[in-house]
Amino acid sequence: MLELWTYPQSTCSQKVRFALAEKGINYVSRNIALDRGEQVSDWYLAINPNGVAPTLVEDGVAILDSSVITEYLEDTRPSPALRPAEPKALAHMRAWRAFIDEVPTPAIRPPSFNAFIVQGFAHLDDEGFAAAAERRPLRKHFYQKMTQRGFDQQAIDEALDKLRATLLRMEAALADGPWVCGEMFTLADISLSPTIVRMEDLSLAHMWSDLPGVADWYRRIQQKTGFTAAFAPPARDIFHSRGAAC
Ligand SMILES: N[C@@H](CCC(=O)N[C@@H](CS)C(=O)NCC(=O)O)C(=O)O
Repeated sequence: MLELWTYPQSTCSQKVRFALAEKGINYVSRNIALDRGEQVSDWYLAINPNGVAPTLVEDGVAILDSSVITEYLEDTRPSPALRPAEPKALAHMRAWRAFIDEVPTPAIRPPSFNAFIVQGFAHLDDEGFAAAAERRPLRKHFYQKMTQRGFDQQAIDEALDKLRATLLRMEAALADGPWVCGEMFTLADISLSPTIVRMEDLSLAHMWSDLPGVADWYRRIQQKTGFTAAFAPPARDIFHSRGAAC
């Protein structure tokens, strides 16, 4: 049996739901209530010691990390393919994915947390917030930096700079499109989609108004079957995500 622990507004979960739908894979969806802190409950930490969503479980074995999960799906269910077979093309796609994991994926968090998430911690006193941060295996320092007041302007400016650099890199790559790795729609496109959708939800779409290649890519990716599966409401119900993680 294939099970996915997922949360509607989680960008990392959206990536996996997109890939599962594109590949036509059936799975049992299990909600991990990030808005109620279930990700750091003892029972979930026993499944995923990183205390984050998503987690894929196949035959009782947990597969962690959205990028690893999508590669695992390619390894185990190669058709239809979402990555090239030729080694140099594959390396190129994986370099894109490494960049996405390193730059835009973390960069989308500070503006998302400030807009939708930090309010969910407003009821905690300093001690309560410190304890909430302490409990997060991967995100302790991130939460400590955020505080209950949200990220400061310098952190937001840095995030926006990284997001703009990503858009410029996409625009250059899309000159040889229609997808970021050329002719083939790949996991690199899927991995970029949650960041671009979230930017739109954060009213940041003006950041690609001078980049026709990105605008065109965004129009086209929304036609994909997996897009609807990943981002249908409540996945884009941003107000619902108050108090949740991104
Ligand atoms: N590298 C991990 C990161 C997963 C991650 O950060 N998930 C977020 C939701 S998108 C989460 O569960 N955060 C929990 C928290 O902030 O406590 C992956 O790609 O799966």
